[in-house]
Amino acid sequence: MTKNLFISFEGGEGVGKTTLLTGLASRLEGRGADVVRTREPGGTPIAEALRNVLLDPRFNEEDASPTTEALILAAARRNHVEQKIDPALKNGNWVLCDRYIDSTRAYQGSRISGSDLEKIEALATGGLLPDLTILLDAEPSDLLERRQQRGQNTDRFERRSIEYHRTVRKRFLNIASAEPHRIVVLNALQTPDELIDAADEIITSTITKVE
Ligand code: Z5A
Repeated sequence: MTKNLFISFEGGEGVGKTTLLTGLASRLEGRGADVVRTREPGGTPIAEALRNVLLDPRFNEEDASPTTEALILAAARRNHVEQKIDPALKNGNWVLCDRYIDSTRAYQGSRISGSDLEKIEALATGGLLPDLTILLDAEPSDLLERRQQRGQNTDRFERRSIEYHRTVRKRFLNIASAEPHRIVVLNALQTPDELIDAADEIITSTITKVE
């Protein structure tokens, strides 16, 4: 295995990002790749502490404006890029990251101006974009049905309306159609093994493109 890639995994809540990332990392490791598995918000001690602030149920929307929220996410991302992602890539590791900039674009992007979002993103990433982003996509009602069929907990998913999940899905799909060279959309309703196979094929063609 030659070229190491930075790959991010995106999509709505509970769509299967972590499962795909884990399966793919094991497959790559089986071929001798050194893989760093990480997530956002998080990935470093400071960024994990900021994640706890962002997800703390004691705080609600009145406690932080959308811009404040985007800036906390950006601080976490900058620290993650500086301390973990960039050094790993320079060291020849693969980096597989559960969520990255497209989550900010999809979730915070509807509530702050495009120019603020661009400035915040530039500072957070220092210009570092993934070589490949895999967007897992499914109609939210199908996703809910899948969870119910598998006897999985649906509370967190159902805390927000299907309309909310549809809006997030639409934003992710719009982001993907604006950057087809970086973002590949996969049907999330495939089995985990089918998804790993599909992602593996995409990685092979991405390596050809970047080498
Ligand atoms: N957020 C933000 O607003 N802005 C940002 O910039 C960033 C994040 C970076 C936390 O994210 C919140 O942060 C999130 C966006 C916001 N909030 N919302 N809404 P998170 O990534 O920590 O949380 P999450 O999106 O809900 O991820 P998750 O719960 O870890 O879900 P997942 O990783 O997509 O799914 P999973 O854990 O792999 O799978 C969920 C279940 O489905 C599990 O039981 C699996 O066994 C099952 N599964 C997975 N794949 C399959 C397939 N293919 N078939 C059948 N069953 C499957």
